[in-house]
Amino acid sequence: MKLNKSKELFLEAQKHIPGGVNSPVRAFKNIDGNPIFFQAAKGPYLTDADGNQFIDYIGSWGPMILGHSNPIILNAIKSQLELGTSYGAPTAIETDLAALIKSQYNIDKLRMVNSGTEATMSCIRVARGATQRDKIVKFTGCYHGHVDSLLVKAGSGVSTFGLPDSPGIPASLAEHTASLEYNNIEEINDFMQTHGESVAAIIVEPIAGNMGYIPGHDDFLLALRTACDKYGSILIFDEVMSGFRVALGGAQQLYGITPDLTAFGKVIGGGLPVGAFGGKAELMNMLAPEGPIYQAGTLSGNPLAMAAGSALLNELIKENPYRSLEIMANQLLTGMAEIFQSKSIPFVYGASGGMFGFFIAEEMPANFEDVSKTDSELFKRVYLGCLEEGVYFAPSKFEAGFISTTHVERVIDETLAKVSKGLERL
Ligand code: HOZ
Repeated sequence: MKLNKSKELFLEAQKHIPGGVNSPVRAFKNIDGNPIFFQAAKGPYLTDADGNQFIDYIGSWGPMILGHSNPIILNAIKSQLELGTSYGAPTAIETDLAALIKSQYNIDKLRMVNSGTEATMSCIRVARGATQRDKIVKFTGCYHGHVDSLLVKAGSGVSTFGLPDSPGIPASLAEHTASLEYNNIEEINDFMQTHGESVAAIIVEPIAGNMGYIPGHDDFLLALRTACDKYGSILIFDEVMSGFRVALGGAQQLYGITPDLTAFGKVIGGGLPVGAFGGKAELMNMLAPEGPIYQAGTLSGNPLAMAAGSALLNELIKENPYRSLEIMANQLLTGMAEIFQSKSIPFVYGASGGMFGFFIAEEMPANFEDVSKTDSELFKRVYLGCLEEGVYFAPSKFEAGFISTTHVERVIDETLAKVSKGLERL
């Protein structure tokens, strides 16, 4: 496959943008590849600057549940476009999107922001403000955006590039964050027994998607709820990727656990930059102007983003496509397992609704440590083989995969044929 234009564009980008990318996971540095520069997308396909076509299993890291350039979402954006792009003032459509989210979640009030990072950052502030405590508990390998307090032993690009503790975060701030092992009940219970009274919040990705795809164990997530109830700490579910992705009601619906606060992100924006956070009224009412905790944003609730998000959520609520998404994800993954097996390459996988993951491993990892031990070199070779054939998986073993309703049987078969050819290259 020729990537001449992408290579040229990358060289040019590096002159103007650090590392040539606006978010590190796009850089392909860890897999010794050249990032692909795209120019168009439709359904399950991406077209790059050289005209190559790829079957996309990233889906903009979650939002493209109905595939790229879905006409319902495009039309909603076009209609709003005619009416203006930003007013910096309230609109009815913000309330519409909030009500749509609330219809599926046990949430009293929500506030719109512009990204998942802003959502988790704001949840932390509310939790600290409400409890008058500083300490935050997170789990190693979970990534909650690039918030200072949460960029401690984080997953996603941070682990992909081996930067567990980023410079620029004051030690005096990081010392308030404890990072414990994911899915380890004993560790969280021991920690809370000693420090529970000073813990403002426990934040977790109930289905982790930033150390590959690792679902939280039922009893682990229940232990978090119990510990928060016992010590008066706030339980925050980061559903930036899992919200409206694994089920209409997100991971909290699948596990039957209600957090105190939930962070949403890109998925609820249908491809435009959006985030939101919400939860119990007694917590959310502490936000200004109702209460003293300050949080704000000129573009928060931006009408274009609200239009796109509402169009997507309305469609998802109407169609409830999660069972069929999971069936198609499993069809892809069982097919891949057979191909990998024929090459004597270990392969394990899992899927919830439209979110999935696979590892080159004998057993499904349960935490960051397990993922770290999997073969990065083999992942790289497998990845580049598949990419060369036109399959665009996430370029790191520390990332999850996403499937859309446009990944129909024909597209899955096409993918499997390409994966098979990609593995021949090994
Ligand atoms: N962290 C997300 C993926 N795990 C979003 C991708 C990004 O950081 O650019």
